[in-house]
Amino acid sequence: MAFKILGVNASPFVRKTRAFFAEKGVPYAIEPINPFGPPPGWRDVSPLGRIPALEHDGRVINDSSIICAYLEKLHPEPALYPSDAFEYARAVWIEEFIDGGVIPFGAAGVFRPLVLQPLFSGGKEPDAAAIAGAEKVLRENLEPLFAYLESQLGSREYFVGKQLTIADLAVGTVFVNLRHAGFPPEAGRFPQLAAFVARMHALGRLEGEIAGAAGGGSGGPGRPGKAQDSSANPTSN
Ligand SMILES: N[C@@H](CCC(=O)N[C@@H](CS)C(=O)NCC(=O)O)C(=O)O
Repeated sequence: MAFKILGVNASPFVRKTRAFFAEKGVPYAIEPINPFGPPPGWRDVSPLGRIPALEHDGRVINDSSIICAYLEKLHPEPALYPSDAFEYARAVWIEEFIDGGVIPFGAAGVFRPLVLQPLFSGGKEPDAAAIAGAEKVLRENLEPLFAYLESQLGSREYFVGKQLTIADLAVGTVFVNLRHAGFPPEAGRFPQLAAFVARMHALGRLEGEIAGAAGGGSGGPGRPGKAQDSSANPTSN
């Protein structure tokens, strides 16, 4: 039966879910739901009011991590969770490190003020206070988390084991949002992480899902003078 993901790409949780489906090669439809202006009855579908939700077989699954785990059960190949118990725990830990650690700072402190707010106020450039606030969050809150990711990745190709897992999809997709804001990991300070993110974003089969490139348009205004993704649209679905 058909899968339908409810949510928009501006959410890194939606990006991760879509990347997971893409990696499995499982087709799905998408219904764009803005959780901050949802349709009537949205709380019946998503009791916490959050995206993404998944509709499948007339039933609903909530939460990106649970949706991914559900799809893994239904479509075990290619495996996106390690079979070894310790590596499994490591992979879901890295996923949680992103979901519960990086995204709260990245979304509220960087992506919202530098990308979403300007977008929703008619494409205005973010003002100096917004940029200074986001840079403070980057320095004080995000960069220590990037340093942890750098240390965990080391010189390996993937975060856990020798093949792509949910950990890599979680890291790769959150950096799409940060790239839109003009905050890619600085190669000088986080060389392994920066190279990893570049590798992930170059994966052709994930490009539409993780970068939103299929939607066209331009990236958010972000930080003046910083690298921008010109091919992606943070709100596209
Ligand atoms: N743990 C959830 C988090 C989902 C989440 O917080 N989504 C945000 C968008 S990025 C949302 O819907 N926020 C609306 C709200 O909290 O009211 C998941 O992994 O799906």
